[in-house]
Amino acid sequence: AKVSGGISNISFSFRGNNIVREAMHSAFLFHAIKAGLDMGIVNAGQLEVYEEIPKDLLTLVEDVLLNRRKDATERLVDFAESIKKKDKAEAKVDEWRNSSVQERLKHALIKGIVDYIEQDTEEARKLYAKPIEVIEGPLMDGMGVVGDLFGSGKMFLPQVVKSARVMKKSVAYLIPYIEKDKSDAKDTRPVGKILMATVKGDVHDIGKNIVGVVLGCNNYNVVDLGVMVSAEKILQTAIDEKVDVIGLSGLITPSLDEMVHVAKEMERRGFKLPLLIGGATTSKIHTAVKIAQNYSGEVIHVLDASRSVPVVSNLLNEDKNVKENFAREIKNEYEKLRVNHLKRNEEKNYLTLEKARANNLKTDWNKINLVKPETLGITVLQNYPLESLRKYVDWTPFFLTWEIKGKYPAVFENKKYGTEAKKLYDDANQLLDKIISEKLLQANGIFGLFPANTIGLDDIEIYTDDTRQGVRRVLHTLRSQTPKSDGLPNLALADFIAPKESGKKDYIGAFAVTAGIGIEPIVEKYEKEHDDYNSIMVKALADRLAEAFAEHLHELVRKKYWAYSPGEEFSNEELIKESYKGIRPAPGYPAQPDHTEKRIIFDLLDVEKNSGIKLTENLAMYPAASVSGLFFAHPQSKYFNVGKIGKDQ
Ligand code: B12
Repeated sequence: AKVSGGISNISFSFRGNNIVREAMHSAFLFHAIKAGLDMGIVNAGQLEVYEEIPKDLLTLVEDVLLNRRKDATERLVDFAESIKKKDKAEAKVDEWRNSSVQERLKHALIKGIVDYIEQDTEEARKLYAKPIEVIEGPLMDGMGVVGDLFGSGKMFLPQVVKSARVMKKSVAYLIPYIEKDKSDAKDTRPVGKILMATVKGDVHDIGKNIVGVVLGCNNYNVVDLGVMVSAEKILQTAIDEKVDVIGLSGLITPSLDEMVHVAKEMERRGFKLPLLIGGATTSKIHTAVKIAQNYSGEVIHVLDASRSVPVVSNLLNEDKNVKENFAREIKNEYEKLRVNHLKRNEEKNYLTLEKARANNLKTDWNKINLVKPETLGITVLQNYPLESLRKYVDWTPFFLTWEIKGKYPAVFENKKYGTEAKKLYDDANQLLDKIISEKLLQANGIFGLFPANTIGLDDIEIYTDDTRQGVRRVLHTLRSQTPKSDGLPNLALADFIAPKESGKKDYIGAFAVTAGIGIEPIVEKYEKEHDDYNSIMVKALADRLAEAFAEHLHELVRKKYWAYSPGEEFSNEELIKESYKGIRPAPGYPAQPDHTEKRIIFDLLDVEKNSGIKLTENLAMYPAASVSGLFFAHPQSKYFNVGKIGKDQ
């Protein structure tokens, strides 16, 4: 008979502790194969080399596997506890330190270890004739491996950003020496110069920065103009810096118009450079239909950081044929997209606004208990304790930011991403501990609960007080005009508020929160230290805290300030699944795509004065880690997609 089995079962109780698990698998295999095992089922990517298991750990592991001591289990458990928090790299610290300096630099790059980088760079500098050779030799070799591993999906974004941090620190150390020797400077030959900018009126830069790091790792020279950059500045810098490609980033829909404007300006001024388009709100279809039409040069939508390198390397390929074929393929693809888009639009029948309105949500207002808020008017929550927001954090989008796709906490068990997700989560929590204990970020919030009624079906009047004589502001909502089946209504948010003519006293809430006050000096410090990993991390955490604040505030409103669900008890998972009654749509989200409504919320609550959040000319909020929106209590209120609307609306 043949012997086979799943090896990882033996270490199941050490889940999360990969150092111990890998050592157990490796030692077990080593002995079991000698004893006649024919086939072991094991994750080969997560297997320590038997020879490289630290001797103290090996003894403890083999004591257990071979049942050599009575207290073997306790001793291994104690040891496992003591190293739980330590990185595997740390455990193996001594061994890799014994290799050549070239190998050490490569190892540090691949593993993202910064601890010895200056010391090793100095050693290498002395070894090579010119400091530039350190970059072109071991550093580029190491980054080459990183690029290949990332390209083939064997390394993940957080690891690459950590590798880039090592590279940047090493290069920063070498730069003064390179500058001393002018002849070296001539030798630095980046493969292309890319200008990156978040367009005017938009403040988001996590995605752009990630792309910058990935391009930098692949030896492109990135000129990063930061956020809120005007078309004029982008184009002038492109000329002054003689860049090869322009890359634009944007998170919210008004940025799309700004991108169209940049493309038009490029055409008007006779530019020939390729234009890359990226960011959460952008899409291939929008790029093809709205942007590419306005510029005769190449315009390409890039979905994410991993795709940025092949796109740029094709665009700047030395082989003219490769370049031209690539450009032609894109042009053809976009042309097809445009034709199909046009066809689809012609085929699709949208309802007239009148018909859509006639099919609004019908509510029997006599059957609905409209609760008057406990606290009417505006409430300011300045310097809100960060600690109390922590438990409301939804971690799933945090992993998405780092291109790790999976739901928290199941992502830790994911075969592909699990180990990296856990490391990332631990790093994030360490930084979060610091942010909270040292009060590095400030969270400010403001909300208001007001008497309100719907007028003329789609607009909501907000009154100065409950006598409903004076109107404070009017909100405008958009109604879906997509034909519905099965008696489903054509919704607008206004459907969730009682109409004036019903004579019922209804209410609405508005809010704005931020967790990004004070973020600039932290980011600056990390950037000065060439630490993109932590600079991206702190922004991603501020975003999470802002969302958590919105979630927490919504709960406070439901239970305490409006108190229409005073007895509600939900876990964070249930809150994330929106199991509660009521919604908090935000301008820009599918149920209310019109960003200009933010101006009304900002006016209504005097947001700038009360919370320090500013609204840019293109309706982004600064600090970036900010959310604003409305509260509805209607029992049937839900999120929906307005979708495409007709000209009549
Ligand atoms: C996390 C998140 C936030 C965070 C902030 C995110 C941030 N700092 O970037 C918070 C919670 C603060 C937030 C707030 C808001 N958000 Co939001 N948010 C998201 C979410 C869930 C994920 C975005 C994200 O971080 N992705 C991960 C990063 C790394 O990806 P990325 O930015 O897209 O970048 C990658 C690529 O796009 C590409 N790329 C990016 N730039 C460039 C540039 C070039 C040149 C190239 C080549 C490539 C490239 O490479 C990057 C790396 O792979 C998206 C939905 C979604 N699934 O995308 C909504 C989303 C972006 N948000 C949206 C909205 C509306 C808002 C708010 C306006 C809501 C509100 N009223 O409060 C606010 C605006 C905040 C402000 N300051 O103005 C909308 C935007 C669409 C729209 N209609 O405008 C989205 C799409 C949600 C939706 N489906 O409606 N949001």
